[in-house]
Amino acid sequence: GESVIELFQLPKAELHLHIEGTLEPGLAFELAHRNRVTLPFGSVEDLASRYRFENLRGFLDLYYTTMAVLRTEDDFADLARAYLGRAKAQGVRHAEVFFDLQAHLRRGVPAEAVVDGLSAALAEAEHDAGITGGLILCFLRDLPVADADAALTAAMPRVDRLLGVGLDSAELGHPPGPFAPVFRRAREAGLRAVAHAGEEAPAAYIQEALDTLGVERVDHGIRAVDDPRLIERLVTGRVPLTVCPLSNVRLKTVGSLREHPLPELMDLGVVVTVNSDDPAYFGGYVADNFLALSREAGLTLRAAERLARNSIAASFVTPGRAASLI
Ligand code: ES4
Ligand code: ZN
Repeated sequence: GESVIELFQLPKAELHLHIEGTLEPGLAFELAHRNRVTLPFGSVEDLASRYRFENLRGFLDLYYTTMAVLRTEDDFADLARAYLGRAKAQGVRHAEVFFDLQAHLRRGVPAEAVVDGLSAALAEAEHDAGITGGLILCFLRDLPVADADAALTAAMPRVDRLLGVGLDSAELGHPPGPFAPVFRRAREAGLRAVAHAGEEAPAAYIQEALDTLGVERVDHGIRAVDDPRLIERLVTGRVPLTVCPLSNVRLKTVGSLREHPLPELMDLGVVVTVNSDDPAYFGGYVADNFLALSREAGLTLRAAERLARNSIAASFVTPGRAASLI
């Protein structure tokens, strides 16, 4: 009905989106063929049938396997172009896009091919559709800190094309603290900082990310709901959370959307945003997340408008650009 259209048309910033997680099965097979890479799946349907996960690790295994088809600058441009086309239809006016450089470097793909391909698609989207954006290099927390450090060094020739750095991959047993020196170096190079924390690990990881990494936003952060003192810190400091409802359900960190802590976090005064995380894998893009919340968790249009406004306020755009987005 009418409210569906309104949810899709609300102007939004997408702040938690892994570009490799926008790789739809059809494009994966097209790129596999183009690059003569053999995927360990029989067909598009076979791959699509594997999109059921027991936990974050199970998802990540499939995600890192499938992204092996990404080899050239054109592959990264095609991937980001496909995402930005879909994002436009979901009301996205600005996108701060994560990429997992280490996963590409280890296959021998140069940092320049990754960054140049993604930036070309972002530049096109700005020219053709007025969608602005930026790139956030995420370090893989389940690999050694030295590997993250090497990835930052590999990206330095393209540092002017980057907006920030982040921290992702398997969270439990991989706390943020050890990455403090890499984040410090990135911030000294003028990059913004965010980190996944409190997705599958407890609130203490969120606290540690704030204390040690200098992050300006927390990705997921849903476990903050377990720690009233941390909530007070997020509210007072206006530290945004980039929440991904469909992701949390698909990875079983939350039982169902009805039980999702998002409404409680909003009521507590936290600057909450809604995002799609890995939309090709989790059953929907960002407006689909808004729609699922409205259908299954009673999200009102007023609350949806607030979440969309929060996303623009929580983005790294200048205040002038933010005003033009609302
Ligand atoms: C991710 Cl859902 C999620 N969590 C942590 N790391 C990730 N990388 C891609 N998707
Ligand atoms: Zn994520």
